[in-house]
Amino acid sequence: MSQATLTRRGFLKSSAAMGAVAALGISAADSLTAVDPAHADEAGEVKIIKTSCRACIASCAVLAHVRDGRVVKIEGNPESPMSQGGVCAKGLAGIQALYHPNRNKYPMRRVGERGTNQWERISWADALTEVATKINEVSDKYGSEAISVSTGGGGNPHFSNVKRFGEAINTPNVWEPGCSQCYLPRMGASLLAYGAGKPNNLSFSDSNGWDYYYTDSPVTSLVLWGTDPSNSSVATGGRALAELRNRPEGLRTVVIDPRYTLDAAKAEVWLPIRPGTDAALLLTWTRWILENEKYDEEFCRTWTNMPYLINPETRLTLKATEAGLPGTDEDYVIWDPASNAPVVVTYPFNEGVAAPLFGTFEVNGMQCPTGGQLLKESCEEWTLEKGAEICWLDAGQIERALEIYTDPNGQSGIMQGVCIDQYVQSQQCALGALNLEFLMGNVEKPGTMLQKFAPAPCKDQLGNTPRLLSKEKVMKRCGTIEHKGILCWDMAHIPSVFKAMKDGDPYQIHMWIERSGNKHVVLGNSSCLDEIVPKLDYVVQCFMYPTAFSVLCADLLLPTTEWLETNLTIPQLNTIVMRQAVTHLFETVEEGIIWTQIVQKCAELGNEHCPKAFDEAACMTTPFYKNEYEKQKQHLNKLEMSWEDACEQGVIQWATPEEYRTYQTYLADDPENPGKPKGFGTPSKKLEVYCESNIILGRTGAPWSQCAEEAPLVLPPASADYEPLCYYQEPAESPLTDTEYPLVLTEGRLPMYHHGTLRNIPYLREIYPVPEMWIHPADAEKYGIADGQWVNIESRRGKTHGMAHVTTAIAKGVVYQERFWAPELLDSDDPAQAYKVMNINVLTKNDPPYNPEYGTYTLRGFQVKVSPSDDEILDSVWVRPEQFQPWMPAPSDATEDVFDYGA
Ligand SMILES: Nc1nc2c(c(=O)[nH]1)N[C@H]1C(S)=C(S)[C@@H](COP(=O)(O)OP(=O)(O)OC[C@H]3O[C@@H](n4cnc5c(=O)[nH]c(N)nc54)[C@H](O)[C@@H]3O)O[C@H]1N2
Ligand SMILES: Nc1nc2c(c(=O)[nH]1)N[C@H]1C(S)=C(S)[C@@H](COP(=O)(O)OP(=O)(O)OC[C@H]3O[C@@H](n4cnc5c(=O)[nH]c(N)nc54)[C@H](O)[C@@H]3O)O[C@H]1N2
Ligand code: SF4
Ligand SMILES: [Mo]
Repeated sequence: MSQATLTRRGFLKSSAAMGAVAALGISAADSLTAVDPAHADEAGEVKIIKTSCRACIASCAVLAHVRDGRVVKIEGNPESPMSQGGVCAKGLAGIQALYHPNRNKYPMRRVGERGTNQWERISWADALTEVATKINEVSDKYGSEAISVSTGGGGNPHFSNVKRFGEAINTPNVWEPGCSQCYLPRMGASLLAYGAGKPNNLSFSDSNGWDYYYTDSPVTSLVLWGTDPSNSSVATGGRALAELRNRPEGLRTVVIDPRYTLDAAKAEVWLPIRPGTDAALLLTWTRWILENEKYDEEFCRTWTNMPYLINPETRLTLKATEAGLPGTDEDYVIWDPASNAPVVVTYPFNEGVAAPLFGTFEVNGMQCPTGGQLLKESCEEWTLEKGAEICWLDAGQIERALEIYTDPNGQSGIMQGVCIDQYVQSQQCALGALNLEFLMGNVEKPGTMLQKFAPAPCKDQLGNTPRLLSKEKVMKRCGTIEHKGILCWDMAHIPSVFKAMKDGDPYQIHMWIERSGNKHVVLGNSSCLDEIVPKLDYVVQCFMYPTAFSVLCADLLLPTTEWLETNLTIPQLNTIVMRQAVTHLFETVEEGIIWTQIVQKCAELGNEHCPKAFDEAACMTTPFYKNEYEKQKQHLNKLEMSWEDACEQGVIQWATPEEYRTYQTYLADDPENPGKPKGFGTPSKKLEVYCESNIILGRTGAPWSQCAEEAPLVLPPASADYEPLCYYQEPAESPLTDTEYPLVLTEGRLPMYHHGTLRNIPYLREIYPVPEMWIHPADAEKYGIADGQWVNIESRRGKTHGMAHVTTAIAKGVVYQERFWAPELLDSDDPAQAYKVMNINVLTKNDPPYNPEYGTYTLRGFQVKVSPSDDEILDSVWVRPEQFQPWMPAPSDATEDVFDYGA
């Protein structure tokens, strides 16, 4: 179905369908059309309140128009440096989300069986007592690790609060569905290879690539490697890219994406890569750059560890002591061709020594290759032809792309999207792409992706994790020993948590507190919840409206605030963007307050599990949210500004763009080592092309393992070394060998939805009512599928549906569909269909193999088969505009906040 088939006129003409809908049992509240004239009669003045949107991760500054306490209009705030007045459909949908008739309005306790959708309203006092009592009981009986806490990823600003809550109740089993599958692999690789201390990484759709938000950036070309900012960061990254292209000098782009996306349509070269094979293409690029000597030799010699010798026995950089040279076991060694002998590195570099980047040299009886030599060997087999064959590409097109990226007369950069975080090679792809940038010297120059611009004088998240869990608890975190990369965010490994829930291995998890949306829509192989949840004694969900997870899994629902009801400070380039509560409805509560209140209640009821140090830091007995909120104000006070003044201003410039854009910070004088440059935040202060930090991570947990008793905490090694260089591994389910499930499935963002959210917003569902399944005409013909027809999509894990979009905009052999669900089926006889009927996450794969470092499972690049569908259930899915009428905004007056925020 084309997005254009349903029109606004179609929607407005059809407001008479309400009777039919009420019969389905869905609340048919008054519509806007009925309410607005009345409001208009007594219309008060319109007040414009400056705030920022949270319908996706971009936090665009917006202006909320409020009349008689009711939000009547949202528009972009031009003062925002990233969105510059832009706002997207999701942001505009904020009004329909806020006034949705089916919001979670009050705490609700389940009364029927799970899945029967029967609830009773209870007071907040009772709800908090119930949760806290359960936490204390489960902790006393089974140990506090038997409680699992999850949140929504997708840039959740309360991420740290949730971790802190976990620490307060003393459980290490906190997790979210992004993390190993989103951002952490790219960020982790960057922290290891580029260095700690808030450098940015290659993830543009997560608001990195700071230089590109300024049209005077000297960038001339960009590689969009599996990212589609025009869909995934509509008002920010997508807008910025459009403006870069629009400059007189333009912008050349290469897009590496199995789909012909909005950004591919503007590209000079489109490489429709086979999903899951990015590491092969990265190795092909690396080999071509080395072979054609396109790399920046001087930069590689002075600022990367390519010339450093590697000890073949330890696999780590050779140290002076191992080389039999004077020096310590912290001194690195290079080869001096003039004296034909190894020499100890004198930081930053040995004047006059042209240390070779490649080669293997005998030192102290060992054959020691350089880091560069090992890089070269890692990509030796990856000729253009081999890359083209494995990735289903054309060798000539790959070379054209490389010529753009390496053009000596331009400045390029790589933006790497979330797709590489969503299969087993997550860390490998991130390291591979960083290495391309390091080789080209694309580091902290004007116009490069990698930058370390001046940090904002405010924190970007409420609350920090004190990291006060005991060693015993850290060791009990599910999956932590094998996948040490997730220590970076103190998170547990989802499949390992689920194994504990389902099989009691290594111990039984009994309770689950979940704060986000519809876990069935965002987790790999989410039907596994059907088997898991019956094993749990008690499940709490905090969210804004009911989802499949609420109906099928939850025992208690806690109503949370919509973004128009919340407060936050958000650093954005050279500004701080404010979010302030514009109104407040029903008994909804900001999640930070909920976490605090539960912890306090636990303490009141005699919880004896709070880590001692946490308790001593008074984190348990004082509302930490309030404290953090106060601290935020302090940060603002540094700017000599009150919270109220800051809100009034909305977007606060704390530096001019010139002061903010600090290039080449590694060359700045190191205050701790005067006269020497600061270098990068790695142990060697050099960029780790040969990423030995990754090996050390797998063997010990450093630099991320920590506990109350020990920092660093040395953990037992993973079952195999993590590899220091990118390598290619064919996906576990591969079209090269799979005859039963012949097509590769992948996903990518839709501009009108954020993850599992907003499928209950009438205007958005009108634009895009059901998920399109993109399929190439050749494949459509082969499997008998016509455009606009419902299709069965099946994998080894299950079956779902999509609506065929037959198009040459997708590579042959590949199908595409984004996550979806049908809130309209929650009240039906089979509410599980709400998540099953058209959700590709019943097909995705959460069993091994996993990425070694982060335990990433496979969301993209696995095998499916397709066939035409006439399944009856599809008739119950809403597709016509008038069907969404019952979800139109309901009238409601603003209410008092339930708790004192201390604001
Ligand atoms: N098959 C497949 N699966 C995927 C992906 C994919 O591409 N394909 N993408 C993965 C990725 S990248 C991610 S990040 C995850 C997302 O997975 P989740 O984060 O679990 O997704 P949601 O909960 O639907 O979306 C984020 C939530 O943030 C809520 N929200 C808004 N403001 C706040 C707030 O202040 N606090 C909190 N706690 N929540 C808030 C929104 O309402 C929403 O529920 O899904 C992953 N799953
Ligand atoms: N509208 C909207 N915006 C969002 C979100 C949302 O849910 N909705 N989520 C936010 C979050 S949490 C994230 S992580 C970002 C993600 O934003 P992006 O990084 O831009 O990610 P996607 O659009 O999911 O995927 C990018 C592209 O990868 C392509 N692709 C699929 N498989 C492969 C593959 O194997 N290799 C390559 N090279 N490409 C592949 C897809 O076709 C897609 O066009 O978006 C954020 N913005
Ligand atoms: S891109 Fe859209 S949804 Fe995301 S913050 Fe901006 S306006 Fe809101
Ligand atoms: Mo994400």
